[in-house]
Amino acid sequence: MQVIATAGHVDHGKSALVRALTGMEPDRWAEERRRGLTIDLGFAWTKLPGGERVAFVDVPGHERFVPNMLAGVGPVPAVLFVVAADGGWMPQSAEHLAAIDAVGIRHGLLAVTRSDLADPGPATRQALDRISRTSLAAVPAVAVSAVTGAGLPELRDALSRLVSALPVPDPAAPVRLWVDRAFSIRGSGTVVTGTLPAGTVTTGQELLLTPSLRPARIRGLESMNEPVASAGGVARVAVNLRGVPAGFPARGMALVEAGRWTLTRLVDVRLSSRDPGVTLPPELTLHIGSARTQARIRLLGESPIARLALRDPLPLHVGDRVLLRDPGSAAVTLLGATVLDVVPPALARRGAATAAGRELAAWPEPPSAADLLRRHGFLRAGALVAMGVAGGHRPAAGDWLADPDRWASLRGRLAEIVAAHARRDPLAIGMPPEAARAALGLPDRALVEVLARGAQVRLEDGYLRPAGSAEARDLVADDSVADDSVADDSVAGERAPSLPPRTAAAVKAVLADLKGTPFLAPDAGRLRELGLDARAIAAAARAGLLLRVSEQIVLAPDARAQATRILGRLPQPFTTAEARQALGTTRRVAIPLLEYLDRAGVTQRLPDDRRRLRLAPGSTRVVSWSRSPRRNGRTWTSDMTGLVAC
Ligand SMILES: Nc1nc2c(ncn2[C@@H]2O[C@H](COP(=O)(O)OP(=O)(O)OP(=O)(O)O)[C@@H](O)[C@H]2O)c(=O)[nH]1
Ligand SMILES: [Mg+2]
Repeated sequence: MQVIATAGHVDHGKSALVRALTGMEPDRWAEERRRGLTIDLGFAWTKLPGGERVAFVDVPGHERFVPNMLAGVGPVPAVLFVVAADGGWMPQSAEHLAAIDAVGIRHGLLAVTRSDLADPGPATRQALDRISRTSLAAVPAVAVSAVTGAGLPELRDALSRLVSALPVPDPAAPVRLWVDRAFSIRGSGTVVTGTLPAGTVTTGQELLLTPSLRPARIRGLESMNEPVASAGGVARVAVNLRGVPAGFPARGMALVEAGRWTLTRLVDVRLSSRDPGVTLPPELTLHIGSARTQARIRLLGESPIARLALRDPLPLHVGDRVLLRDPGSAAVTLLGATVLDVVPPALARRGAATAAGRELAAWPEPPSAADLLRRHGFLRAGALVAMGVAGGHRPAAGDWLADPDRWASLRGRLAEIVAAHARRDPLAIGMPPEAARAALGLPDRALVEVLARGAQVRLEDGYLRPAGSAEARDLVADDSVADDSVADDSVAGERAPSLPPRTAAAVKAVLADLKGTPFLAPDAGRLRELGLDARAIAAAARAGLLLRVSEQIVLAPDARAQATRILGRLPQPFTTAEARQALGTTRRVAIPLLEYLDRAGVTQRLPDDRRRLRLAPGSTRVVSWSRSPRRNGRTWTSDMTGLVAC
């Protein structure tokens, strides 16, 4: 089935023609029939010679009822344009055609009516000329008389050809049924009717009624007065709704599928065919489907791009065509616009509007998911579906889709801010992902976690640290082995310049304590006195300034290498007492130190509680390499020695 709307000036014979074609009365109201004037939309249908079924939405031609006309034309794919042979081209001929062009309807037919009253030639030529300059372009023309019936068979054939050539919409497309009539039937309840442009509605299906998003279940369906179990667009449908009180629905509301539309009050659009000479009023009436609302318009720079703030929220897709009209102007301003973004970002910065205008002006029509992702950086997959542009993108994390360029640059930024955080607050275990999320302006913490994997950042124990930080600590420890001169002052002074002064001083004091007796670790009292609590010790250890052997035992960073050397000189295996003696320390330190060395794989504990070095000095190959780490603006070069098992 297809649905065709009439169009044309008042009294040019639209309703008479629909009546002649269908045998049905499109003027539903007694007042319309009494006055011989269509006021509101009328509906009639018939079967064409080729067997196609077609419904007509008959619109009023009078200038006062243009909003009703627009509600009828809004959702249809094709028009039957009517011009009277004896009337010729008239103001509402022009206005209706401008509306059709603004909405972007591309299929139609010209009927030159009342051809029994005048030669249809001049009106036909005039109308075809005007029509050819619009979205309808070249259309077939038929001269008819609703009174004599002349030309009606030709018109039916032409309609047949038009209908069979119309595109078949996707039956799986998202449902948006604009309500053009609502009434209640005793015993059945609330009924709404509309032109379903695409998708399928089925009995039992639950839809949402916009703008309230009130759930409404389809209790029964009719198409052309016949009960049906389901109907696919294009179709005229009458929907009996459960859960909606009589008197609630009204023209301009829409039945939509949940999650497949964006209900929005703010849109960015591209204005089409804008005459630069015409100054737009600050407020226009926006029409789409059967809906209309007020729209405040803000032009974004010099471009044809505008931001519209709507009085009422509408269910929209990117790519929707809307019509803007200024009923107050002398020569009624009427223009079309394509929706480019249904959740446009705020324009807070200076120059943001101009920049947005420039960006959107370069977008294709309709825009793709990639265009929207580029603008927003991140969008949930569901949001893209609701924008009507989903397709083909793999989520970066969870259901978040990311613009590839933004993602790549954020990797670098994450590494930077994590490194800066570590420099600023070396006592912190790392940067909380939430802080990184906020700093990068990301919408979800899950994105930080995935981003960290590709960046020079480690996520450990729930905190972010620079990826090089472990090596940096090793470097400090090994440097001090290689070059004793950097072990004290320069360690605390140069290598952790941003360690809080109190902590740096405490670390220095500990290192001084350990100078002659490297394995006599400061006891709990001394640590307390120096203000070295667990957090400060952890930070100093992370910075490589102290070696944390256990919770309570800290030594100089080179203690491990020194212990390895000393224990290597003992006869293997050795007892704890022998180790304690050789290291010149007490059991308080020796036992945790040996356990630490066990864990580190330096020593091996035997069943008899004695130990031996896993890597006896003779069986160890020493590998040397050098690095030039850049720290604090100074370049360091140091030879480091590491033990690598062969
Ligand atoms: N002689 C003659 N009269 C016609 C023909 N078509 C319509 N009329 C007459 O023209 C007048 C207007 O016809 P309508 O069909 O009501 O016109 P309309 O375009 O629907 O008008 P609105 O809906 O008010 O815009 C009526 O009196 C019709 O009887 C025709 O082909 N020949
Ligand atoms: Mg009429």
